[in-house]
Amino acid sequence: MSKYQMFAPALPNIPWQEKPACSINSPLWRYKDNPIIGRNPLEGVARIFNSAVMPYGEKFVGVFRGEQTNGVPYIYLGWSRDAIHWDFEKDKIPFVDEEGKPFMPIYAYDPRLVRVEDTYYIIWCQDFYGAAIGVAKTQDFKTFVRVENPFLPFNRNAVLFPRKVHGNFMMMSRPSDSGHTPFGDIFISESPDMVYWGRHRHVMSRGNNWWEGLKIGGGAAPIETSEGWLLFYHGVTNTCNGYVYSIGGAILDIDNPSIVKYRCQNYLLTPEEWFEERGFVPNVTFPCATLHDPDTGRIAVFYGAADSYVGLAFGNLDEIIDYIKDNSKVTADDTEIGRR
Ligand code: BMA
Repeated sequence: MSKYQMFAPALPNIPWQEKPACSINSPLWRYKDNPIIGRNPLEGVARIFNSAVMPYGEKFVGVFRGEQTNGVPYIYLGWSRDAIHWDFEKDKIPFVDEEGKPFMPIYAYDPRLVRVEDTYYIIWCQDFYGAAIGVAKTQDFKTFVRVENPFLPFNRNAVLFPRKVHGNFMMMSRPSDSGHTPFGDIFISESPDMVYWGRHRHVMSRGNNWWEGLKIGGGAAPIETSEGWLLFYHGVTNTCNGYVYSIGGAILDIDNPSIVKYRCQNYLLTPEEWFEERGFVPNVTFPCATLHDPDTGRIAVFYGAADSYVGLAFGNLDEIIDYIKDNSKVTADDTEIGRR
């Protein structure tokens, strides 16, 4: 009998591997055949990382950050039977605007994929006179309609909630600068229609713990649980050899997600394996999606590794929530409603 509940559709075909006996210091453990996506996965694409997946019918679908051989990132669609072995469509996602005309961002990276009601939303970072958030919607993964940019530049790491709260769409984001932002907190905004966004609130500050002392950013779409919204996010520290990106865990209030109920002072995953420590940008673990099954409490976390690969990690809901609660340290910035 599980201690906590997840509220999401059942996913009996979730990818899974049991916890190895040697797993200590975190409720997450890595898939033993990581990375699941290696270099040069597709003609014209050198690396795939920071990507998001979802169940779709009997299969899985994903939106993948593909770094083209000209160095420019774009989003590619992929399909899989087991969420581990992926086939990619060779062409970039062909977005159209609301009039049906082709829309091609100058660049597009770090996509998230979230279903709200009967629509799938892709949220990514694109140029809007600087880095900003792009959004598109689809119902069939054939037609992708790009909608208005939700926020002003500069902004990254937008994560949509999988259901409306008090009748409104909820989206977290991380306002930033135009470069490799050396600062940043997570904020949340709401919208009745995915076009007009407001009631902005502060969710979490950087700086609580050393591993996330420089900046933080939303990661996977939050999972609805009996304890609140379970959020996997990224936290960054600065070292004499550059930034290190780790995966953190927090639980947000179910009705007022700008309130952080629990925030784990320890990272849940940090670069340790060769494919996380070595690559185009070393020392990066960057979560963008989870698959999760309420019947078994299983959670699979998909994360980008070293801006070069995709890794997969597993955990159990009960253990993850207990670990976050047992190691929780929240500040006034976390627990306040976040309006000033
Ligand atoms: C961030 C984003 C991510 C990337 C990370 C590490 O600023 O651009 O896409 O994984 O840097 O390079």
